[in-house]
Amino acid sequence: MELKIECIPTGEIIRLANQDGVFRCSNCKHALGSDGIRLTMESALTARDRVGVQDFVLLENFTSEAAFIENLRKRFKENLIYTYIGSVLVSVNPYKELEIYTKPHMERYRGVSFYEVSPHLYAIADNSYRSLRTERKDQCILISGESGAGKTEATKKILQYYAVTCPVSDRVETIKDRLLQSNPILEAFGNAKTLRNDNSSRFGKYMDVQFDYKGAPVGGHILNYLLEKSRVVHQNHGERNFHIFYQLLEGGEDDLLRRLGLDKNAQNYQYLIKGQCAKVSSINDKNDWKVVRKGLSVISFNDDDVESLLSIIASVLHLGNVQFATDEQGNAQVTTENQIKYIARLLGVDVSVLREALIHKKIIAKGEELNSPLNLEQAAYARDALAKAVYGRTFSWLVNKINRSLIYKEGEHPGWGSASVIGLLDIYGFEVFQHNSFEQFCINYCNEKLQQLFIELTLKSEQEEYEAEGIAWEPVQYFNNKIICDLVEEKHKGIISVLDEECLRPGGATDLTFLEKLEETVKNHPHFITHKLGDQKTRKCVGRDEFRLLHYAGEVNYNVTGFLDKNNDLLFRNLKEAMCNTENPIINQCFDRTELTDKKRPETAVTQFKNSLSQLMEILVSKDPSYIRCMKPNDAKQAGRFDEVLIRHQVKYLGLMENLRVRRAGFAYRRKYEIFLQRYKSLCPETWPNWDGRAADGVGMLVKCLNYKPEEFKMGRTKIFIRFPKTLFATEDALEERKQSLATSIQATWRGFH
Ligand code: AOV
Ligand code: MG
Repeated sequence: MELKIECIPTGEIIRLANQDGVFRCSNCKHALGSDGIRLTMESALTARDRVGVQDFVLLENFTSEAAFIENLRKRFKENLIYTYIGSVLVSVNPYKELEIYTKPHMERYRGVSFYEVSPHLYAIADNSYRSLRTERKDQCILISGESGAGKTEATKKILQYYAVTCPVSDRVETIKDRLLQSNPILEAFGNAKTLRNDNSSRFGKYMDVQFDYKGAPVGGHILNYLLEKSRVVHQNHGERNFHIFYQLLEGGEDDLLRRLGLDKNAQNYQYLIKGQCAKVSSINDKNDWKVVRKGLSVISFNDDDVESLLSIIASVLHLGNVQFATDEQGNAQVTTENQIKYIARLLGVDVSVLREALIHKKIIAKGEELNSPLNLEQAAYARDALAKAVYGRTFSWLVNKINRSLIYKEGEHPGWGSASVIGLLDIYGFEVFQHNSFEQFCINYCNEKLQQLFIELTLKSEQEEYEAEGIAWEPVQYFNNKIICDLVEEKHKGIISVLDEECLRPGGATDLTFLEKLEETVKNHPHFITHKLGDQKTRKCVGRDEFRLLHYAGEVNYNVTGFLDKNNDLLFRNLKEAMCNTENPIINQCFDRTELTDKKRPETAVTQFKNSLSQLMEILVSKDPSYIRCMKPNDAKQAGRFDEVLIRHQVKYLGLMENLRVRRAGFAYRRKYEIFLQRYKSLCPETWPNWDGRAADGVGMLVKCLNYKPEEFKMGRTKIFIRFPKTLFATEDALEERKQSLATSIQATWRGFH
């Protein structure tokens, strides 16, 4: 026997089950007494006090940051990691497995209105899904937060939710599997251990999940953004290369490793030892390898494909071990012939072509080809550039391959029509290290853009709702980070323009001249500081080869060393030629001959990134967005630790207080007339048990009964807007009293069953 009753502290409709003779609220775990159901007012209030409010708009003291953080802390202690600000979900990484992602949990959120259940990723996922179904409008879920805050985990859980709860058919089963399996594969090749996160995404990912008219997932498409290729050849102390390298060495069968010329010891590979931490306690490379291998077969990799792919991974490891010495003329010569042989075989190129290409640079002058020898430093540069290019292009190839396996063919099944989509955005989060370079600059710029979108859309949609409902509203002041986006990307004046100009300038351009140009162009921008520019105190904290940006999320010093090289992303011509003549089918698709004849200079890395981000923004604004704001509770990746200083910082820069104020500026609480009436109709004799007229009129009657003062609420076109939480609390309390009397009668009924 099971009864449903509302749990006052969290406002959920809960099930009460008789467990060992004790009735417990499945939500706040409060024991309700063995002799029946008695949710007393006192216990309800104590529970509310203990677990905080599930929507920040209900906070009495909503302007107080301390109250906001206290609410987060209370909930975090109770393992309630999700809280709303209106329809925005705030999440705090628990750093431990919680039993809240099970199938029964998924079922609880399916088709249920947002506010009837406690805050959860699933509520957001389900809400987007329902909007997609009912309004036929494409949706997107934007997940943001700093590195390690839980974005990737959230994305995966949402995908699982769709996989479990959406309708199925045979074809859908395959697609669902492929959608799910794409994750471990892309994580293996695109994620790595950093100081901030043991499984840090080193590329940006936007994934469209396509649904047919029945609401079944029928296809998908992934866009990837700027992979951090430099990690292939170098890792900072305490960090690793991409997971796949370690997975292959740990998990690869002896036979396979022999064919690839590899041994199991990561210490033997130069590209794996820079960070001095090949082993990470939280990572099981051997198991992950199995998952990846299975995943590859699900996305229709045959044995040959797998062999070609792993040959490339192995060739990168061998490349790292290629060494050079100088001859009498000071020219570089390869000293590790064995490695070259392996690489040539694995990449399917001629040994001598490869060897020569690594130590020469082909220049075409006046129509004539000149092969000029490289010195030691240049040869090492060419080797690393090849490793990065091969790995980076293979990654993009992999994304394409996955996309091909997810293609939704319109018209393949009659009557399907065109698919509607839910887009999931999971990018690399804002990050600050001791040493920040070009990669952090790009990653943090990307986060600025996303924050900008959040600001524009949350404010805009709020404003639009008031307008649509015919309600006057007062705008709220907030920090608009557009000024920082402009500083980075503005034409001719922004950092990207200056960087590109220096990259194109013939002769004499260096990282330091870039910095000088930057100082000249940007001058006294309030968010830009160098050791020469900015106020006395801050200036001192910026090195001579650095510039500091005051990002929305914090201050970051960027060291300019390597900016020009990384932005140029140059691969010498003869290495390109060698790769164009490959017999490895994947490399073959990665290097196109037109690159050799194309006179046009390829776009710089940062400009490509800027353009792809601007396309991404266009995609996102064309859809209905939902937001998940992830936070990190401590820097030690530890469960149960709530570092208040760190949390306060994130609350500040994520603009959560402003978000809340905007949400509250007019009205803390709003509900469709039908829903409001359904919930509170028992409080008014005119509307109880049923109201036959228009819902709006019923609500009008109800609020009269409840003695709402005119300043406390407004009636919109389809919704009632309530200004203060206390009005709502009073109504909730009245409902509770009413339930008390109801409970007494339920109790009597219950006894009747025994
Ligand atoms: P990120 O995606 O936001 O960082 P992740 O999603 O990779 O962060 O989360 C980091 C780690 O935190 C995970 O590997 C888990 O151990 C843990 N974690 C996150 N969310 C949960 C959860 N809901 N339940 C349990 N553990 C969780 V980055 O990609 O670095 O920006 O670039
Ligand atoms: Mg991530």
